[in-house]
Amino acid sequence: MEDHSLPQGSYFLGFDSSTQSLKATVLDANLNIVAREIVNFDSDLPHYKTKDGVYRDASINGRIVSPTLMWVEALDLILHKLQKSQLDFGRIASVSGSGQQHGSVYWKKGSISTLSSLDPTQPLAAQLSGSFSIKDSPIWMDSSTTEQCKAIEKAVGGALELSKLTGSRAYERFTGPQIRKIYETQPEAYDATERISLVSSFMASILIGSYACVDHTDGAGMNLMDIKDRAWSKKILEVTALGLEEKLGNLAPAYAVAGSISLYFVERYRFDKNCLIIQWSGDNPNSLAGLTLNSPGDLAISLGTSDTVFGISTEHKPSLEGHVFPNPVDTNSYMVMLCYKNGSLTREDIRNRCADSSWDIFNSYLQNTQPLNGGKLGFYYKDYEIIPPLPVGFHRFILENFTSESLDGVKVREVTEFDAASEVRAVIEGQFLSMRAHAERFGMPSPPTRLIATGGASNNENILSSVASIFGCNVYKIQSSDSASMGAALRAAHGWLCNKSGKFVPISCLFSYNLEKTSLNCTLAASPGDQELVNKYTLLMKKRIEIENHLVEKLGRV
Ligand code: ADP
Ligand code: XUL
Repeated sequence: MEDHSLPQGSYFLGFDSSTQSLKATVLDANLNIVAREIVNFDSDLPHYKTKDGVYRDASINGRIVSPTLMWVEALDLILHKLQKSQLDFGRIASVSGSGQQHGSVYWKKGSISTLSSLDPTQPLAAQLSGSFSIKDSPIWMDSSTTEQCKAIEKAVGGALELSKLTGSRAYERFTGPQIRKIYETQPEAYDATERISLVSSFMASILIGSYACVDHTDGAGMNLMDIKDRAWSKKILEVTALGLEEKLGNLAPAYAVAGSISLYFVERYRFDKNCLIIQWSGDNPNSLAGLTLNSPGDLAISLGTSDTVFGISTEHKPSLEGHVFPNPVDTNSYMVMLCYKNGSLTREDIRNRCADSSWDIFNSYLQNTQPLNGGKLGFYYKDYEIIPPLPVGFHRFILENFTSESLDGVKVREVTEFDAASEVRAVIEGQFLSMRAHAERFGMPSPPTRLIATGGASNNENILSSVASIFGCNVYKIQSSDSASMGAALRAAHGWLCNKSGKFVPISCLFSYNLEKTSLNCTLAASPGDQELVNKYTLLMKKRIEIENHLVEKLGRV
């Protein structure tokens, strides 16, 4: 039998280049965490003057970007921090990473020569500062491309046709519509671009000192890749922007080697020159790997800057809501996902307004209010939402005569405000009622066998307790709430193993006998309690969806 063990003494490094920070997790050969580090963009790199890692362009509706160079500088800084913590870089056998999905980087013509000849005595940012034809990268929070989405859908025969071809209908934040907008509005910058990378393939490019491929999984978040053939769709490229194919480079499976680490890192940080860079992928797909999600009955919810809910499916059913990506660690199945823009930043906004900027006060309100919130339902959109497609605005309703036994005789009254404690409960219950409803509509398991929670807000037990009652199932967690960098480290090990075997090997080979003894082990975090409450939430969810449908009819994007 083939030996699938990892070399004892070696390390596997995973990054997570996300909206607000760059994080790193290092696993040893027994898949236990040996080091973690974080660079927070706002506080560690204040000279970029970002707020929550981004710039909100007040002059263009929905335009949200991040300075590309900040991500570069963050990489040098996190490696420097890891070096200070005495991490032995020479033991790292492979590196992979997660990028916030959809965001794009525009490399100026000629940059490949700068990238491949970096001077290890100088910081990265100073050397790459002139390498981008667009200085600020459009990111997943951007919603300024509605026109481009409509045009692309129309040109390929409609939204469902695009979803059938690529796994998703056109979404404002997806890379194809973003590129089309740049092509239309900044043609000189588009012409001056020799390569367009995703955040994931961008960071991999820096590490190998050459342009890395886009991986099949993150590539499915662009509205450009034929999901069946895992190749660029010529038909869609043509209707997106002229001359696009040559700017995109090739696609590669997520488990493939992108290249060996460049001399810059060998000399500056003492990486081993044989250290492999495994293709980076999207943060949500890598979380799926890090949470070891492998049964179609299980769902994960990630409560980071965005909120996402995702699971596994054996088939690709085209839909007008949600996304289908190739599973990054299994060549035979898909990842299915829903994404909400109003996640942690919206919860923080309500915490700041109603709970004196304190999670402790926020939690005391959750503890001192009753589940179901006396029929108070809130819709909080600090940013233009994806699900449902509603503009910025807050909407509050009270269900009168809501006895929780049936919806007969229930009257809906709109109000302008709730008391502080009810507002806090409403933002939490509202989000998970919406998630459950849309997950069911998308065909995700209901109730799931298990729900695994991750992301910054999964550290909050009060929130997880509401999640359990609303979804009606147990909620689990892994040791680290950053499953994206954890999953990237695991994928680094997986890619290393595939490379050693000369073929794809199932990721389960890495941990089939000892998952419980690794940092990937899931532990119970919250239980749903009584079934009667779960049933009452089911009724409340139905009413919420009715109200949501009215709001979409009145205010939503078509
Ligand atoms: P990213 O998507 O950028 O990787 P993270 O997963 O690191 O985001 O999550 C960051 C968010 O976690 C913060 O914006 C913060 O609101 C949220 N968070 C952190 N601790 C708590 C807590 N105790 N309760 C609720 N939210 C929290
Ligand atoms: C997924 C999405 C977000 C980003 C956040 O479609 O837009 O979850 O990946 O980093």
